[in-house]
Amino acid sequence: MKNMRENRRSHILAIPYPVQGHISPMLQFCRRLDSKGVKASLAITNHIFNTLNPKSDGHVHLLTISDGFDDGGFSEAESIAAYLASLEATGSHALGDIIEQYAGTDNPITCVVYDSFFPWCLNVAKKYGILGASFFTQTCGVNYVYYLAHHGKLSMPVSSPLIDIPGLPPLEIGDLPSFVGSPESYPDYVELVLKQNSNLDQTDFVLVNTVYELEDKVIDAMAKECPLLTIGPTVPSIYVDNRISYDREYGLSLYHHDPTTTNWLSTKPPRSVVYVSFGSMANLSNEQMEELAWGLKQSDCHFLWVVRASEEGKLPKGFANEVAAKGLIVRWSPQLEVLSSEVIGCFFTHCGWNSTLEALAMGVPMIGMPQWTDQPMHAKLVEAVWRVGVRVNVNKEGLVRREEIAGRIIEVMEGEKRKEFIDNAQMWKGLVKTAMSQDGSSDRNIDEFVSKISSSMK
Ligand code: UDP
Ligand code: 7WV
Repeated sequence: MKNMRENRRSHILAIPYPVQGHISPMLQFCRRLDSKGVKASLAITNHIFNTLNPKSDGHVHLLTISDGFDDGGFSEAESIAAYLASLEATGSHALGDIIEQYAGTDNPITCVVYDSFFPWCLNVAKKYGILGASFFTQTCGVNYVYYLAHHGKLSMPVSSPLIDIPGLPPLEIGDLPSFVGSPESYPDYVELVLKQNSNLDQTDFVLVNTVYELEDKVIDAMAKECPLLTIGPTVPSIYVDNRISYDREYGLSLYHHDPTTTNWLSTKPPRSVVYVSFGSMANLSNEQMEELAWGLKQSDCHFLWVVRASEEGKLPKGFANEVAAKGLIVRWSPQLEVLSSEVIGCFFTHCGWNSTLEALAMGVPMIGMPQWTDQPMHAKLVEAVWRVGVRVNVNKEGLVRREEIAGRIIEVMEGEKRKEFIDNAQMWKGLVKTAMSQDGSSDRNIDEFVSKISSSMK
C-alpha cells in the first residue's frame, strides 16, 4: 500500500526566473514540498547549471531548460526585451518537452509551479491538462500594486502625491515600486511585472513567499481577486521551524562565501556589528559607494560589508586597510549565518525581499537603502508597518550622503528607538516562526496546496 502511494506521488515542476533572488525561494519551496511527500523538480537554465555544476541535495531533482543563451545567459542577450522574448519562446518548448518526458512514467508532472514573471507557463500547463501555480517572490503589497496597475485602477506613472491602496498605509510615489513612479526607466520590466496578472484569474494557485501576519490586510484584499496562498518564508528550515534537518543553507548559490566572515564575527560583542549588503544585483555609482564607505567609517561601529567583486573597483583607494580595525569587507557572505548571529546589531540593506524577509525571520532591525524595483516599498514597510527600523533619505542629487548614513546607523544602533526596533523585530521573528511551524498560517496553506494537487491525480 505504502509503495503504491510512493510510486504515485504527485510531482511538481518549479521554474524560477534565472536570478539568485528567484532561484533560492523556489528551490526552498521544493524542499518544503518534498518534506511533505511531494516529488519536486526544479528547472534551471543550461547556463546556470553549467556555471554551478551543482550536486543534487538528494531531495529536489534538478532539470535544465534553455533560455536561448546557453553560454552566457542574460549577459549574452542584446537587450532586456530580446532576453525575455527568447526565454519565453525557448522556455515554452523546453517546458513542453519536460512534461512530455514524464508523461506515462510513474511520476507524471501534476503541477507546474512557475515564476510569476512567466505567465506563459500556464498556457503550456493547460495545453497538457495539468495544474499551474504562479509563484510570487515579492511581497503581496508589491504584487497588489501591480495588480491594480494592470487592471487600470492605479495610473502609471502615478499622478497624485498620496496614493491610497486597500490594506496599505498612504503611500508617496517614492514608497511604491520604482517602476510605478518612473515606468520609462525599464519599460520591458514594467511589462513583465504587469503581465504577471494577465491570467491570474485562470491559474489554479497563486503562491506568495510572504507571511500572512506580515501583510494581513493587503493579502485579504488581493485574495478576493485570485486563489492566493501565503507560503513563506522560504528561509532554510533550521532558522525557522527546524523540521527539515538537512535544510541548513540555500543550495544553488551563484557566489562563494568568504570563509573569514564567521571568525571575524566571533570576536565581536553582542549587537555591535552593522551588516551591510545590497544583494546580488545592485550597482551603486562610484560617488554613492564612496559616501557609503565614509559613512560607515564615520559611524564608528563595527561593520561587515559585502562588496561583490564587480563593485570592488568603486571603493576609495586603501579603504579596506584604513578601516581594518573596525570593518571587514567580503565579496559574499553566508548571510543567514550572519543575520542569525547575536553580534549583529542591524542590517543596512537594499531591501530585496529575500534579505528583508530573512532579517524579519531572524529578528534583526534594518536600515533600508532601496535601489529599484520592489525595494522602495519594502523599505517603507520596514519603517511604517513593521516598525523595525528606518529608511535613509536621498538628497536632491539622488545621493545618500555620508552624514545621513552615519546618522541613521547611530540612530538604530544607539538611539532612543533602539529598544522598540529590537522588540518589534523579536515579535515578528516569533510570528514568522509560528507561521511556518505545524498548523501555522503558511504551513496550513502548503498543506492545502499539497492536498489539492494530490487529489487532482487520478
Ligand atoms: N546573499 C548572501 N550573501 C551575501 C549577499 C546576499 O547569501 O553576501 C543572499 C541573501 O541571503 C538573499 C539573496 O542573496 O537570499 C539576495 O536576495 P534579495 O532578494 O535580498 O536581493 P537581490 O539579490 O534579488 O537583489
Ligand atoms: C530580475 C530582473 C528583473 C526584475 C527582478 C529581478 C525583480 O525585481 O525581482 Br523586475
